[in-house]
Amino acid sequence: MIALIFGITGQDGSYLSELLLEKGYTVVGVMRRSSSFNTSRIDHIRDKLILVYGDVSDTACVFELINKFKPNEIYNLAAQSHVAVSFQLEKYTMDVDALGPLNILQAVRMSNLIDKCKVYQASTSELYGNTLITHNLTSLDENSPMNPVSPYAIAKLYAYHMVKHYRKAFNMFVVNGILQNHESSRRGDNFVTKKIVLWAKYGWFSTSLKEEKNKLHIGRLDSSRDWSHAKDMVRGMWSILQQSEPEDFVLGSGVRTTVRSFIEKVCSKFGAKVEWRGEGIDEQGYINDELAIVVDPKYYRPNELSDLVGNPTKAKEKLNWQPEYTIDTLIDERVENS
Ligand code: NAP
Ligand code: F7E
Repeated sequence: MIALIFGITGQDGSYLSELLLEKGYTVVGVMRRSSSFNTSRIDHIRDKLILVYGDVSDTACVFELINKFKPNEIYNLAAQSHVAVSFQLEKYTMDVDALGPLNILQAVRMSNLIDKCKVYQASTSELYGNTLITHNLTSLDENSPMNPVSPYAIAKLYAYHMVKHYRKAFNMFVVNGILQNHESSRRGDNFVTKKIVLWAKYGWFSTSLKEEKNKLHIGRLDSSRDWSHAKDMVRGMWSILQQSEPEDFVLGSGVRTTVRSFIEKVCSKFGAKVEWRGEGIDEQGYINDELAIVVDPKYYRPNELSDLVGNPTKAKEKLNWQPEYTIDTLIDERVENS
């Protein structure tokens, strides 16, 4: 079996590569040219991978790679994946996150690989926007309304619908994994959970000097997310492609945690308790009576998605998928390995 992974140098690409190698796949990974090395997450398995330069937004490149390797499975994990950044890079995010997947779908169709090649598209819980609140729902499943609130999510919604369209119109095995947030010690440094863990481990609790530079500057404390471990999610991605019929699946833990609570949990690993004082942009977190956490509107987004929690019942029933990590063991792993 040959798997082609777009986005192999990212968090999920690295864990998925490990999983597919264990299963005996030939893994071909598409990496971007970068002015500094971008393979740190896969360097430990580099000699087992076939790595090629490419870019999902380059139509000819995508066609050529798919024709050359004729993969049995394509995992499209490539994306400008930072929601806040997407407000500043609207068109670029659209080129990569919406039109990139279209390049892949077209290449498979036009290369006569429809019967041979399955495609996994990295869809996201961001597609739902604030549906939990506006529709008074308790959790999000495959049928919940989608109301994206960022350029990132709007681009991903285009790709999500193109996948469904290709499945219906061309009878292709193409699927969306609608994944809730997932994290690990390999997470990008500017996502909130990684930022908090790095601050605690290498900032606040690593020194007795409590200077300005050691404080955590943070955005919305009361946003909540359904945080899982990336290792659990890549198991789910693979399972979704092993079904006899192509279907979309929501993956998540079903447990929501606020940013505030995530900070408290991380601090408790260092034996510390956070005391919150003030409200809104004036709210501050104190540890042992010292100012440690400052709310900074710089990290607010023009449009905020306040609350996400997934309902993975379909995945549990049909894929027999279940996350192994809980929010607490996820934090243990992060503090240990980051
Ligand atoms: P990530 O760490 O940001 O990795 C993204 C990958 O895409 C990196 O390998 C990156 O290359 C590559 N990439 C970016 N632009 C590209 C382009 N134009 N052509 C080819 N490759 C490109 O993201 P992740 O957390 O692993 O997430 C994987 C996928 O799942 C993404 O599509 C993301 O949007 C989606 N998703 C993530 C989550 C989550 O919570 N992690 C939840 C739902 C959906 P560089 O290494 O060179 O930057
Ligand atoms: O933010 C709040 C922020 O950037 C989580 C991507 O993988 O998951 C990820 O997107 C929450 C938001 O992830 C800071 O406002 C507060 O409410 O870690 P994040 P995200 O936006 O949920 C989805 C499912 C994806 O598909 C994406 O690819 O935390 N927040 N203060 C902050 N966020 C950041 N980044 N930095 C802060 O200082």
